[in-house]
Formats: sequence, structure tokens, C-alpha cells
Amino acid sequence: MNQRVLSGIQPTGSIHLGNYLGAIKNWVAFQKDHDSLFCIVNLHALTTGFGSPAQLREHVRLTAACYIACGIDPNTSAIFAQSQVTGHSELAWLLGCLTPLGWLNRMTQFKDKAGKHKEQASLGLYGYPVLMAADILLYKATHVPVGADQKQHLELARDIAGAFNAQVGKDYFPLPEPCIMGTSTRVMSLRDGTQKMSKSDPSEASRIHMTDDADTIAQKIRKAKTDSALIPATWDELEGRPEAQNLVQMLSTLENQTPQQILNTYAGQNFAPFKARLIEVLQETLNPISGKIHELMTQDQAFLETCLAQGAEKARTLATKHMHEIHGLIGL
Ligand code: AQP
Repeated sequence: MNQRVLSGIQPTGSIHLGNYLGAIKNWVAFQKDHDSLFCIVNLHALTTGFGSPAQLREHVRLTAACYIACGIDPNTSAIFAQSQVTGHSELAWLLGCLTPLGWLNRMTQFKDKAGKHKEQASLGLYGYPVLMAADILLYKATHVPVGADQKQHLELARDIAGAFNAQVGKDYFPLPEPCIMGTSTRVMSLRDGTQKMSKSDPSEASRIHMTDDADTIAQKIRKAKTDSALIPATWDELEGRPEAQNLVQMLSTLENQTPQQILNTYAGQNFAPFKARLIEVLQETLNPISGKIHELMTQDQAFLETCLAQGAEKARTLATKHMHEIHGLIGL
């Protein structure tokens, strides 16, 4: 069977370091030897309500620019907006008809996002994981590189694929493999080490954007919350110090070292020299990326539009073939 990779990011703001280390960095590695599709999930972005149409379009372009600047090659991987392939929403409906409410009721992301106002939350937010399953299964993707926060949704996608296969009496959908890789599968907020770094956090200081300039990176890392204890010699001694754990994991991923190797270098010191190195390595990694994003957004909008159109065309061809087969299996 063909190995195929699909993943995506919501165009809900500027891509941050968590998106990069948890997802995009791994996509770049996968695209070398896998048929790859990288979606900009603008339908998912509507699950918390409609915003400004102009801003949504701009965020789709910004996300595409970010994918390319981070190393996704639009000549080999399809980069496209989810809304440009109607199969995503159609398959979400069909899969929704097979998904028991009991499965959806277990989803922690819905509980977190809906909070105390569950009755006011939209059907879209509730059905978010079914749309995500459709994104993956529409292309019969076999591998889905994501951050740790998406693990539960991917398990659901596998269950839904299994339910469809059982219903039609055929192993039509491959069961997609979650690929949660590396030491930064869950990058935490710079202000609160118990919260995930996320685009929707109201505090800009909680995250590093891929578009941040060198000074902004330095300021955010200098202000990043730590504690007054020294850096210990072993990982176990970081127990109960979530901010310190987060920064050690971040540096270890960026330096391609294990967290223990980082601790070996900085054990017994305060966070000043550690943070100085983290700033340096973040600037080295992000400066070329932010420069490329800026160039694409200011001088190369036509190129971005062409990449998105070509990516959508490639995705649509595959989706149309699969939707035709799915119609046949169901009797539509
Ligand atoms: N903090 C993170 N650490 C590691 N991986 C992460 N991902 C997201 N945050 C982290 C991974 O990035 C991909 C896209 O996720 P997303 O579009 O849902 O990103 P977000 O920044 O979490 O988006 P929002 O709009 O701010 O949503 P909420 O408020 O729900 O967090 C996924 O592979 C994800 O795992």
C-alpha cells in the first residue's frame, strides 16, 4: 500500500514554535519519502465562530507562506486550503452518520474549549474530530504527524475508519498511524508551563511566533517564566518544575540533543547562560524562516496563490477518486 502523509494547521493566527517543533519540522522530514499533503484547515478555524473574511484569507496565505518557509516543498507536497476540496465536508457528514455520540463525548478538547458553556458551543466544535477524521481518510492517509494534543482525535479517526470498514465489509480505509515524534511533542506556554503554547492564548508573550524578529525572540525568552532553583543534573529532579522542563525540552530539540545532554551542560547553573544559548539557537533557526515568510507575504503573493491552486488541484484529484469509490460502497 502507498504510504501517504496528511496533516494540517488551523489558520487562526501566526504559526508558533509549538506548531513548528510538534508538527511542521516532522512534516519536512516525512515529505522526502512519502506522498504528502499539507492542508490549511480553514473549515476547522470556523468551529469557534466566523470572524473577518479578509483576515481568514490572509491567515490562509500566511500559513502557506510559513509551510514553505519552514521547508515544505510545494513542488512535491500538496499545500492547499481545506475549503477548496469539497470532499472534506461531504465525507465528514458521511462519517458523522457512523460516529456514536458516546465516542464524541469522551473528547477532552471539546470539554476544554466549550468549558462551562457547553449548551452554547456549536455543533461544528462538537463535530471537529469527525471533520479531522474526514481530512485524513479522504486521502486514505497512512501517517499523520501531529503534536501530542491531537492523540485522542487520531485514535477516534482510527475507530471511525474501523467502523466504516466494518459497515461496508471491506478494509477500504487504512487505519492512520499517529506520528507524535521527538522531545517537543507538547510545547508549553512561556508564561505558564502547565498550559499548551497555542495561537488562541491572549498573551503574545506566551509563545514565539515563526515571524518574530531577533529582538522579540530575545525579549520573550528573557521574560519566560522559570523558578529560582538552579538547573539540576537529572531529568527526575525537574519534577514539579513545568516551566524549566519546557525550556530544557525546547533547547534539546533545537540542538538535536537529549534533555539529559542539555542538563549535563548546564547543571548547577542559574537560567541566565541557558537562556542566552536558547535565544541564540532560536534566532539561528527562526531568522531565515521569518525572513522567507516576510518575502513571500510582501513580494510573492502570486506565487503563494499558485502554490495553493496547484496543491488544491492535486488534492482534489485524489479526493474525487476516493469519494466516487465511497459513494459506490454506500450506495449513493
Ligand atoms: N504547543 C504545541 N506543541 C506541540 N505541537 C503543537 N501543535 C499545536 N500546538 C502545539 C500541533 O500543531 C498542529 C496544528 O494545531 P492547531 O492548528 O490546532 O494549533 P494551535 O496553535 O493549538 O491552534 P489554536 O487555534 O490556538 O487552537 P487551540 O486553542 O485549540 O490550541 C497540530 O499537529 C498540533 O498537534
